[in-house]
Amino acid sequence: MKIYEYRGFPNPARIRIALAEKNLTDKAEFIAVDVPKGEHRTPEFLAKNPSGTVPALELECGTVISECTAITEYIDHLDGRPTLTGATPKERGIIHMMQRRAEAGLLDAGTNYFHHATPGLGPNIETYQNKEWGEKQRERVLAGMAYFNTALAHQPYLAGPDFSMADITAITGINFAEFVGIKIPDDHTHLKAWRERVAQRPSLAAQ
Ligand SMILES: N[C@@H](CCC(=O)N[C@@H](CS)C(=O)NCC(=O)O)C(=O)O
Repeated sequence: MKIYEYRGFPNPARIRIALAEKNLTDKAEFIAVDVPKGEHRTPEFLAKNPSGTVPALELECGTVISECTAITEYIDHLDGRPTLTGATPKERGIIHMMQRRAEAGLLDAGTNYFHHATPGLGPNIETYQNKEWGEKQRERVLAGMAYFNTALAHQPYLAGPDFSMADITAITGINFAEFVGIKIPDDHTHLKAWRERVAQRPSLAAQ
């Protein structure tokens, strides 16, 4: 399988972590798409992923799957033993709920802040910016951090006892928030402890 990505960016990092969790990194061929140079907006790449985003997964048959949650579902089920996306209906429901909360409230809010309230990737890429809306996204990240701090008061991971896709989304969101200057408030002790716990997983080094 081919993974189109730009290494070091948060969404591609989610897939590198998922692959490492499943011991499948060696099975992937990583193809660099130079996002800062606009390579993700070329007709060739848009033909593969009309969203014009990385990562995208291309199978041997030519089928392309984009969106990190969809790619993670694919990767997680390759061995028939899903560990990141849940095995029971209840686990799957909770993981997808918490994943989406992490995506909307941490990762998307943080990247929107970056793209709209800061110079982002520069004028060639940031062709539309709404600074006021961008600044609002910073508040959303902080609200997301407060929510997850509470959610983690009585469980080790976002969806319960086990590490899951929800934690992958959240850790990339938290790391990116820090990169853009939005730090976890000191009194969010549960979120900080979770971050340290997750950071110790070998898969985090694969980003
Ligand atoms: N919802 C998408 C988000 C992908 C995404 O926004 N990727 C960023 C890189 S971290 C990107 O390609 N940005 C290019 C752009 O928006 O122009 C997913 O889950 O894969």
